[in-house]
Amino acid sequence: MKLKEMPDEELFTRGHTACAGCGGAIAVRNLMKILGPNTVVQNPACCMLVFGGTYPLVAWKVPYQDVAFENTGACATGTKRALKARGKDDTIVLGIAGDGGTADIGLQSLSAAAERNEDILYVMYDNEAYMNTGIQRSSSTPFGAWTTTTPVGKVKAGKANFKKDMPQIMIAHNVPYVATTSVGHIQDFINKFEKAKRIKGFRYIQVFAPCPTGWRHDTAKSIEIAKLAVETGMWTLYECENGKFTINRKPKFTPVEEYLKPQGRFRHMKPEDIAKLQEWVKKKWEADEKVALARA
Ligand SMILES: Cc1ncc(C[n+]2csc(CCOP(=O)(O)OP(=O)(O)O)c2C)c(N)n1
Ligand SMILES: [Mg+2]
Repeated sequence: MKLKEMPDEELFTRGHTACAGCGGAIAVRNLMKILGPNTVVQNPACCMLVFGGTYPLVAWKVPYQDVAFENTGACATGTKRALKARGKDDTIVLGIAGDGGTADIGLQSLSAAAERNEDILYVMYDNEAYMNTGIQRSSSTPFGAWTTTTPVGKVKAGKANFKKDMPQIMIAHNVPYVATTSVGHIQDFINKFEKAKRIKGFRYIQVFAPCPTGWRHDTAKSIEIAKLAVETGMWTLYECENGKFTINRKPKFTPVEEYLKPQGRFRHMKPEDIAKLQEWVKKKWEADEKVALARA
């Protein structure tokens, strides 16, 4: 499906309370158009839970369940099995959670569901921090970024650790489909979710989703920044289908400064720290290329 062929019907409707320029809202609006009405959603504590379902309003036009922060994988498992037992095996069960709910607190139930190859689609929308509770660092926050728990001052200079490589952790579970995509590359996004919709078994897609509030950038620049993440190599678009690993876009390798500059969360970074991040990009790309060769 091409972007212009996307259905007009909104299954995640207007009237939600996301911030202007929210990458998560862009992701879920488009995602629901692709998945269609025969979908049941499991969503734990995160921004999306709040902006999509602030009582008494609900933006979801499909059955939707608020689950605990740590158990999206388990709740999606139970829901899918119950639907199957009732003869509704064609219903898509979508677990959608933030980076905190996925890479940190929900990792055990996610890993267990993946290892059992449950027939569910799990989406992590990656805004690189715990945004809903006021911008705390997660394991998915990049090196150097300011958050309220990785402060900047005389001795501290943002996050000291590098971003956790969640997609590779999911690939190590040998599930049918793992992919990375971004709200900045919407055709790539459509292609991957259309594919994931058709595949049986466990599917994991991580969506790069800028957050103007937490990243401290102009609300109009979310898409531009998402594109820059890919062109600098900070975020790589790839997929791993039944073990076959394909990189979908070779970056231009624009210097990482271009990506960092428009974001207040990186404003304090010194040249030596920027150089560390540039080196991380190089090593990550080399590692991804090696996997692509080994799993061609
Ligand atoms: C067990 C538990 N611990 C902590 C919380 C508080 N809490 C709610 S949402 C949230 C942050 C969510 O971060 P993330 O998953 O990245 O989603 P985002 O808000 O960034 O969209 C936290 C810590 C909770 N609801 N339950
Ligand atoms: Mg988050």
